[in-house]
Amino acid sequence: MKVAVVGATGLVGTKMLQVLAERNFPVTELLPVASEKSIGKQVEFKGKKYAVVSANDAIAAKPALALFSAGGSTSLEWAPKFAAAGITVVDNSSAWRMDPTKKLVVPELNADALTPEDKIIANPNCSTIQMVVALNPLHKKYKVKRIVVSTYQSVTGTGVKAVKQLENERKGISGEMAYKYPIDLNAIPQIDVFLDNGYTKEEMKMVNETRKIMRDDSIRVTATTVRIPVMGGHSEAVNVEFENEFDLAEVRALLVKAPGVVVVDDPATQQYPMPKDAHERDEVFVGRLRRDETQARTLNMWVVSDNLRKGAATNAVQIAEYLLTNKML
Ligand code: 2RA
Repeated sequence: MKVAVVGATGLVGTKMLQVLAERNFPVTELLPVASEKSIGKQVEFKGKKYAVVSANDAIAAKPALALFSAGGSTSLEWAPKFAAAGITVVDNSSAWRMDPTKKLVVPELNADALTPEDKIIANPNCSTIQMVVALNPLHKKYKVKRIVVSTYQSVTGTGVKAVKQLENERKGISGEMAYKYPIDLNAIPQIDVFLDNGYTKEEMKMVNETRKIMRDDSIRVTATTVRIPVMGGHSEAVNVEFENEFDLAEVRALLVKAPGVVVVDDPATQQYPMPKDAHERDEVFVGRLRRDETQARTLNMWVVSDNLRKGAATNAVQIAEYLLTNKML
């Protein structure tokens, strides 16, 4: 199958190529698409070099699938053009996520909603994906009522420039800043821009995307999203109130058997998920499971995942795999 990766030279695009190769997605020809300045560059995929092409050239080559991770404005402009040519787009930007005509998909939760007519499929925000993968098995059993989440997000979520900023700061070199403030030895309580309600766009993504993916607008979510000087993945402290009473041992058992979830939770031996361990893994790691002793039917947990993998590239490739298995590609 011919596959285009739009934004192939970015952090997520590069990870998409890695994940496609690792999972042996049946790519017969790769069409790496990147911005004007990258045209002519080469991208390596499964030991072969492919020249970066323009979006127009990629459409002309008629791939069956295009994985996009090139930012919202590129998606808004180009995803409809790919779709009009019959190419199925899985888009990692926020451009289409809340569009009621587009599906927002985490395969463990709602891939069953996909139909062959879905030509632009939205990949959710990284911090939302890992939270809903962990919450879904519990939601099915106890029904989530309200979520209070605080995130500790990796600089890789911002992209190459932010990784460089952190590296430069560690070496004592001054260079281009991805953030307004130093990130090393710091915590920045702002991810993306501020909205009129005082929340950031990242925080509102967690509110709105969670409801859409979990198909339940009654779920109340409030979020504080924070950037920290970490590389391996995003961490989240999740406080969740359920409609129904739960049993902690049963919560653990539900999570242990949930697809895509790994429970790492043993206070006696100081075992809990950390971004260092989640790095380059596809699963969502859950630990620090305990009751919120201040409120009934409320659980605290700690959720960690590699934001470039399950939070972006792996989830997109899993959507493509679902389409393939179900003969929609
Ligand atoms: C971040 N959520 O970590 C973004 C990436 N999609 O900034």
